[in-house]
Amino acid sequence: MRVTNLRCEYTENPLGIDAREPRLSWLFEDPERGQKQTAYQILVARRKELLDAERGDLWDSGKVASPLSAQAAYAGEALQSCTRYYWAVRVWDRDDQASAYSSPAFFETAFFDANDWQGAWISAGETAGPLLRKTFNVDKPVSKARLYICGVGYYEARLNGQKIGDHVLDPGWTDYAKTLLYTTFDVTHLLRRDGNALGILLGNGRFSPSDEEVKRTPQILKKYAPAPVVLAQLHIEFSDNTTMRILSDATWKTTSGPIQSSDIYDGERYDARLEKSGWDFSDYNDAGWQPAQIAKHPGGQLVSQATFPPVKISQTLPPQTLTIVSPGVYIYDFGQNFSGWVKLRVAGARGTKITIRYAELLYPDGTLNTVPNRTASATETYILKGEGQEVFEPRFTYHGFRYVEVSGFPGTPSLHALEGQVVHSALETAGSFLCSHPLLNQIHQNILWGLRSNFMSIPTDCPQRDERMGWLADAHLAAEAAIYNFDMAGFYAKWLRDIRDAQLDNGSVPDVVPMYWPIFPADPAWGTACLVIPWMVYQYYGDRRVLEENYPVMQRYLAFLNSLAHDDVLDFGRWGDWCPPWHVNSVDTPYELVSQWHYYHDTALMSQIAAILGKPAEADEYRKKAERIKTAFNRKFLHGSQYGGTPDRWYQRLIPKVATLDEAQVIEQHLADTFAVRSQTGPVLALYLNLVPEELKAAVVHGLVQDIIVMHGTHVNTGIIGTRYLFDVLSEHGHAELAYKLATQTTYPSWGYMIKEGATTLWERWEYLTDLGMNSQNHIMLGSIDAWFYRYLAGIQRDPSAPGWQHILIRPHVLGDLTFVSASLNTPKGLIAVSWRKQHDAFLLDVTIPVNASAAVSIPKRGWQQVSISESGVEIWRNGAIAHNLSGISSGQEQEHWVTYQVGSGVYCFEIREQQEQGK
Ligand code: RAM
Repeated sequence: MRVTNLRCEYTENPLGIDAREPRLSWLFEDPERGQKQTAYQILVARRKELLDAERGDLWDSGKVASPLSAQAAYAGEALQSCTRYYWAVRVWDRDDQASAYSSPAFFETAFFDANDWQGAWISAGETAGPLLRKTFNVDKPVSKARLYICGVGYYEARLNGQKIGDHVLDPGWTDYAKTLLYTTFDVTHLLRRDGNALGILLGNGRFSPSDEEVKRTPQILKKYAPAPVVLAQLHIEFSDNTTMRILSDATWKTTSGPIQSSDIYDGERYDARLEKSGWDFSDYNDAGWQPAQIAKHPGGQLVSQATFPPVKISQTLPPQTLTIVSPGVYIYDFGQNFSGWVKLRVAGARGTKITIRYAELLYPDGTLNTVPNRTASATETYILKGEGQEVFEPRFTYHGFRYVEVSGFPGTPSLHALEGQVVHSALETAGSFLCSHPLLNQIHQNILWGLRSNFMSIPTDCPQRDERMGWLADAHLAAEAAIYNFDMAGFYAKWLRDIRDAQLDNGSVPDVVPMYWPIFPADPAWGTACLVIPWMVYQYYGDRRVLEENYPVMQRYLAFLNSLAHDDVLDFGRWGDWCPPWHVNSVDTPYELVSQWHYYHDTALMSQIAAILGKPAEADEYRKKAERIKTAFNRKFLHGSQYGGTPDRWYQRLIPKVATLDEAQVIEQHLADTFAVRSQTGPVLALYLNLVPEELKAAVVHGLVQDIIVMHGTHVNTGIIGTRYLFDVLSEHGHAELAYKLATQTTYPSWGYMIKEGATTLWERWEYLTDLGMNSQNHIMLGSIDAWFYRYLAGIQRDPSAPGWQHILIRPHVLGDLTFVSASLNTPKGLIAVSWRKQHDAFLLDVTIPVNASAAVSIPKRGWQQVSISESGVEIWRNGAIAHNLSGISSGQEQEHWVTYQVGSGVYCFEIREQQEQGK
């Protein structure tokens, strides 16, 4: 019996938190089956030694009778700014046996009060590659030193010649007029006796993009200020208990540096000849430097980034091949599409100019195809200083790419002259999935790369082109897939803050958050993210605070939807079932249907959320409203047994929008035959939320299945919205085998088709497009299927009535030619693992259920009439009844396709076979 994995606000030993009532979590580990926590006790102390003596001077929760092991809110003496606190926890098990206290963990606070910030915002003015520096003396032993810093767009801080910390592209993106994220670094080990120098490089990022950038963007890109700015505070504590503070102010010195220009989209131009060698050491002569300028406060509230995963270099990829495409022009292929940049090693003459261009595709002749980048020039320029081996990597840009073109290299570059740096938000891995079908494993890998590439402090749509925006739909559609693979709670908590920042007073939210493109109002299938994301976080992490914090946003958002609607009908929409096969806007599913469905979805979900938060009257009101919206949905979109839309109205409107002549022709044809209006997404959405009248359900399911098999030759005809729900709906309505066929399909349109055409991530469109404007090779919005792998193939499902994995559903689907599936997920309760193997005459299922959780484990009968089940070699099921009682297993029940056991925590090895001899 051990208490492990102590976390504060989802983070291990966070440095610089600003939550006044931080929430503490732990895992209780015990191999014994059916183990539970019945009580806990938390101690929080100013000094670690107190914990050793089992004393908490700030908080001793006492023995709290509760199964709670996540998000226990601190309730001790008020916490102080800039202080480290230690904590430990012990638990009592189901027999009221106390564990030992955990080993101590800590959290350290940063600033609780705006007044804690005493430095000034400073800048170097509109110089290229601004460098700022400050020197100071340290004349006695240091016990602790912290740098608190926020530099926007981007900064890199250095102390005595070394980069501080391992974040890149810091701080995370926000609407800087509303929120500014600051980081706390422990710099104790970097300080020296006597002379010290703190150096800061600044980059434009999204804070001060160039004027050209602002001009060329199709939407209004905000420019917050003409030049990047920084606020920094270095707090030093000495062993003799005295302190010293170094604040950003007008005494700092500035000059221009080697980064001649930097832009997220266009890349970086670095002239190594302009390096100020030794500038971040104290003995550097800065006589020619200018004093720093006091800058305007960017406006946002300063918020700690400590529990929000920073962007980091997560791994290094070696290039796979190097090809010469013309004299002096080299193409590197990394074999994988990803987000980040390359690191270059080169030696050559001073002034030699190397150009590095990034792209996702090559033309058939092997040259770089940059079309998917659209207007992002994604180019690095490096000018050599000519001093032996030089190493360059950009700081304030990133790219989405698989290929890199190098030109201007002195001599012939080797394969090893470049390394790929994979860059994204450093989210902890939570899940794993592997099965016997290589294509499904490959799809899973592509989705993982797609997710990573699009976690860039916000969930972006793509990493390569002149966009990279936090489109709400792309994010919420992939949220479940993300949660099955990464620890998303801290990441989403921050993005939900971004959504709060973006909401207008009338409740309207924009399509992209942060609203660098202020597209208001969001399409309802996009805006729904302000409910879906908190709901997912609540469901998967048991985080109730996220519902509380965002409830007002949801309320205002629903009030806004109501204001757009008339007679319970919401027909505003912009994108609808975006990007189905052949199209951008769907011609099969009217966006009115999609909007109305989301109107219902949001209102019904809101009723549930209100009930959870103890607001029964509001819950009731939303429920009644949802009923009316549902009636309106069916009145408008249910035609016979079809949800195909009302062709006469919406086709007209689409015609002027279509991009190509081909598309216009397709629509003409549809117009000629209105009965051809069939949609997969329509019935899928209606079935998903149980909107179909009971007596028509079978017919609607049949129509959907026919459309998939007959009309589309066993292919999806769904856009991003329909695709998200299609697989669950088929699986829940007796057509899991069809879902499996779609998942393993290899002809267009399918994930297999993308992979056959060489995709290593997911495309934006079902089509292989290499020459149009909307053809990102790395979008995540069709990645929702990964959640289906976990939820249906492995069968790891949450129980909606027991959030935070208190109760788990395990129900693997044995489909197609699959012979094994193995998956796991780290949850707030601990590790859930499922591994199954199909043998000729048996089916083996190993399940791990974490302590303090229970599960309903359904063992598939595989069509056998009478089954016998054993667990770890002991027969526990025979003749349709429990044959033997085993520890951890409380009951069993046989249904048509499954035998379901209620189990407690522990590891179980089930084996099911056809029962040989009949008999009672
Ligand atoms: C595209 C984006 C995104 C989608 C919007 C509607 O520009 O890439 O994927 O959500 O359009």
